[in-house]
Amino acid sequence: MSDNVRIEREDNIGLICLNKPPVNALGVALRTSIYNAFSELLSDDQVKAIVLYGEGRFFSAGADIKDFARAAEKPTLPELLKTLNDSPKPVIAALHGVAFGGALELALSAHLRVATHGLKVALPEVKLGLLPGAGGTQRLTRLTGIAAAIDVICSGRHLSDKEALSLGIVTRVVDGTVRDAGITAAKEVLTGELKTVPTDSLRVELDDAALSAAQDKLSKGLTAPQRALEAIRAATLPIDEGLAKERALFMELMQGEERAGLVHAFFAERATSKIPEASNATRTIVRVGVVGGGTMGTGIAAAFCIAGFPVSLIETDAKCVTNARATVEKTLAGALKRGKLSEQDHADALEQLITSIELRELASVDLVIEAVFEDMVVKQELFQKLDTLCKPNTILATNTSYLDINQIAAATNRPDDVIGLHFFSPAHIMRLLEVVVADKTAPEVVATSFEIARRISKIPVRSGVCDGFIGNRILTSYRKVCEYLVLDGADFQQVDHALTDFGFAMGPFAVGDLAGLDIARASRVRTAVTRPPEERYSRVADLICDQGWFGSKTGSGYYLYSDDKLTGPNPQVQAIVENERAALSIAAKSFDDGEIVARCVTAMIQEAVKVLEEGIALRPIDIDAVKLFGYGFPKHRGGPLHLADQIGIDTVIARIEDYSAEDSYFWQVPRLLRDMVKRKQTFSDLNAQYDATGKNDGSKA
Ligand code: 3H9
Repeated sequence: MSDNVRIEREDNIGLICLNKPPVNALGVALRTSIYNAFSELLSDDQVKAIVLYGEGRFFSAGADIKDFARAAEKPTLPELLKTLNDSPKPVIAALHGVAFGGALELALSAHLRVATHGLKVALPEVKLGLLPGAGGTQRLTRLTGIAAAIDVICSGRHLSDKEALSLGIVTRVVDGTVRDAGITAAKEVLTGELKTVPTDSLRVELDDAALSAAQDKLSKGLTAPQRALEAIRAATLPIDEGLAKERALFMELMQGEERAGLVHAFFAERATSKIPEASNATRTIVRVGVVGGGTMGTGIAAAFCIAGFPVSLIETDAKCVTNARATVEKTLAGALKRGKLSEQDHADALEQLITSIELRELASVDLVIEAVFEDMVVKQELFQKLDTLCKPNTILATNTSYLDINQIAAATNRPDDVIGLHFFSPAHIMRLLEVVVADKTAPEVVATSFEIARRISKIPVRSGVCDGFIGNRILTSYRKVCEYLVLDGADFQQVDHALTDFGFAMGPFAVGDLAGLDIARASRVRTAVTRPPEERYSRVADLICDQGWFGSKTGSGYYLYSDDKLTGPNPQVQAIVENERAALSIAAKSFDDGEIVARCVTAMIQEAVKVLEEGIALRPIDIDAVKLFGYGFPKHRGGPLHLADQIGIDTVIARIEDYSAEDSYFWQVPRLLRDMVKRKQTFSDLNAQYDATGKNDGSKA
């Protein structure tokens, strides 16, 4: 008996129950316990077969991801798995819930695998910049053949119990407890009714066609899936050679920046919910109201409908109501088609969706989200009405992207109920939700908002109030530097290419066209009065808008479009840029792609640090989460502040100082960066100062 496993005996079956909450991660402590338990059962003459199963919600989440920063301690997972595989007594893995990564590899090294219904298996290592490093590429490929192994390993996707059964990953899927499933299988093995097949004894045929087809399809930017293919190819070698090849490739990836970035993204997704308000009691949210049936309002309504909330969606007139309802219905039909909603849930969502022109429909809802025109007066008037008609304790949320939520809250007699819930388009798909906490927002309203985010499968990030909050504020800086680059000599297409090569799905100018150049212009007009005279301003985007070119929706912007498809650059943009350079007496310089990326990334880091200094974001990792899950920052780069650590804080400062020779207003070294250098700190050190409740105890860095 140890803290991490429980040894049990039933007749002549020995059982090892993994019991290391929360996820039975196979860190050194659990590996050692399994190893010791296994040795004990092996040396027990009464025990004729050994079953491994898991306590809790699932079998195991695989290797302990937190250990990746440390050198592997003995017994390593491959060593432990070899011991299981070489066992003279039959070893049965009984799986339930989840068996991911190293946990599935553990099961594959057993002599037989059985499951209970609902099991999900995966080798998701590529999503962490790795490949399965404990025999997964060798043993899975031996079981399933090369083509199926490529699909499973290079995608990292989750497989259902049915698929696991049809691929031969498990031998049977049964009802009942997983412990009973394991014991029954072990007894049948001992009577010879069920055959065990040691995976290592299987041979696999080389499938060159499948390997080259996969090679062509893989994303060129990422290393892990490429290396995974090499490892799968090695499954045609004798097992020891294949395992050695897999291990070498795994260790190479372990040292890489791609692994560091993706693991940071994994923890970022989970870190942001650790907020100081989390311990507050939450309010009960049953019915949700949405005001505004445009793109955002209908997307938000759909997100709540998909999550099973009854929704009341309000528009101003009958035509708008009809259109809004049609949009939500279309989104729900899409969710049904993609399997995100069952037939029953789809029918329920439609039945529970109320669309109306009557604001008083909101009298009984528990949460209202406003998604009306981005105008302070309009929003304040609406909030005054909501204040009067909504019941006490209803949370009044605004989806504003930029406006001052303190001013919106001040229009009500209950500013403690007011909060920002900033969704991203398409709101039923994008994972990020900025939860914007105003000066008077009650802690329980914050806690409830985070709970709602969990229920609608969003990644909530706590933000304070400032123009653009965390995400749009950093975006504005990024966009400015892109525009300066064009004014100073870069071609806008080159800027787009440099940034897509860096890993963004689209460059900033193509994104601008898609989002609508008129939208960005409206935001610039709004901030024009407060724009400091020292700030450089590029008029190029305004001049493009002056032509009536607002991007894809008008058929032209920076690029030209036909049927919404980009057909090429707009040749007239170059003339606009050149005229502007001439008017400003700018001598065009050339920038290589590396310089373009360096400037864009440095601008994001600079603004992110200001956001942190001002306390708008709680931790550096929250800022990374915003950029990763709402703004398409390449996941394998880990977010701007993770990247700043990789670049080196000294280098970031040197770059800002260098660029500030050209523009000393935009480029200013934030004080925090200099302090960090003095204290020899990284952003990772700053993240480590926060405890599990999001409080900074300052002691751990
Ligand atoms: C691997 O196996 C490599 C091998 O091939 C080779 C080795 C040689 N390790 O997600 P949740 C934490 S690579 C450490 O909120 P859920 C998580 O951070 C691994 N910690 O729960 C969180 O901590 P906190 C391949 C882990 O129920 C807490 O557990 N495996 C791990 O929504 C709860 O997590 C994967 O990639 C881990 N492996 O979902 C599986 N997993 O409370 C990754 C989770 O402090 N994990 N934590 O924030 C998952 O997919 C989900 O966590 C899982 C549970 C579905 C298991």
